[in-house]
Amino acid sequence: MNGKIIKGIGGFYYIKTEEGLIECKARGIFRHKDITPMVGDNVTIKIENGKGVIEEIHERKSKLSRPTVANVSLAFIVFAVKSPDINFDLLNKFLILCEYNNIEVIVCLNKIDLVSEEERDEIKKRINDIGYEVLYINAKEGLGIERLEEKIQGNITVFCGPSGAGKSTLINKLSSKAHMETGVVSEKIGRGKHTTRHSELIEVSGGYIVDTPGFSTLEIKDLMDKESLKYCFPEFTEYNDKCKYRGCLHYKEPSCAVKEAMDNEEVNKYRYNFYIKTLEEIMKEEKNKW
Ligand SMILES: Nc1nc2c(ncn2[C@@H]2O[C@H](COP(=O)(O)OP(=O)(O)OP(=O)(O)O)[C@@H](O)[C@H]2O)c(=O)[nH]1
Ligand SMILES: [Mg+2]
Ligand SMILES: [Zn+2]
Repeated sequence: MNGKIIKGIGGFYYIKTEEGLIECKARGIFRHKDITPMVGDNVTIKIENGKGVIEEIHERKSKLSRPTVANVSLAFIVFAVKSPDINFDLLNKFLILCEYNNIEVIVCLNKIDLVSEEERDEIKKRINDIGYEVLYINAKEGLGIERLEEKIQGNITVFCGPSGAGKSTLINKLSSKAHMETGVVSEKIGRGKHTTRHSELIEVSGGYIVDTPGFSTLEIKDLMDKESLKYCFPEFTEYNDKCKYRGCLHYKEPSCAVKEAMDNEEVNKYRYNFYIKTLEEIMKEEKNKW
């Protein structure tokens, strides 16, 4: 029987199958091979002596580590247009992370009730220009979320964005089951902040969402080598092969098509500079390793 792991707690996995939710253990062989089943994995299971066993883990299309979920295919990157102000460097990091993991992106500009139309249009244009879909939402009132519900269908969706952007508020609106803690500080738990230890997939609108908002900060340099970075900038795609030098990093090489495109204002200067800044961080990190 086939199914999908939607939750894992203390060595038990909960598999959503056509016949409902089945509790399983993983076969010992996985441990020997150092493979751990992940939430999001598509698996083949078997019932042995009345107990469920994961027999096989199907090939993963992607593997995120914060939150630890396999086969994520869509990300809602949530930023408030105001309070907190949008941090474009952080937004760019999320975009790179998603490109690297082959995850489709929708940028959700939240709290649009707090700014004028001109202000929000200006922010939207900046992100649209790179080629990403941008939606205006008001998570508190549930405005603008129909498109998100439509996109969730058939995907495993993660939410990312900085603290206070409204991720939990949005997740709660999309799913009556999630009941995420909202607000900056949770007094009830006393730990200062709501932390969910085990991510879980929640069925919403014909797809799954990951109940834990992932990373709110991240380091690209820990993630990839310098050759991979340029492929995480979709607006470079049409130029990547047109540079004089094969394997051009669009850095200090002469006759670089990306740099020319930037000079002609076909590639956004800020994005190019962010690319260089990140590239230098990766190169420094690689040097340290040797
Ligand atoms: N004005 C306004 N406030 C909002 C909106 N959406 C969320 N908020 C408020 O913003 C605050 C933060 O929202 P959360 O959903 O807790 O933010 P979060 O992204 O989950 O933050 P962390 O869990 O810290 O990462 C809360 O006080 C929400 O009520 C909105 O559309 N407009
Ligand atoms: Mg939250
Ligand atoms: Zn180049």
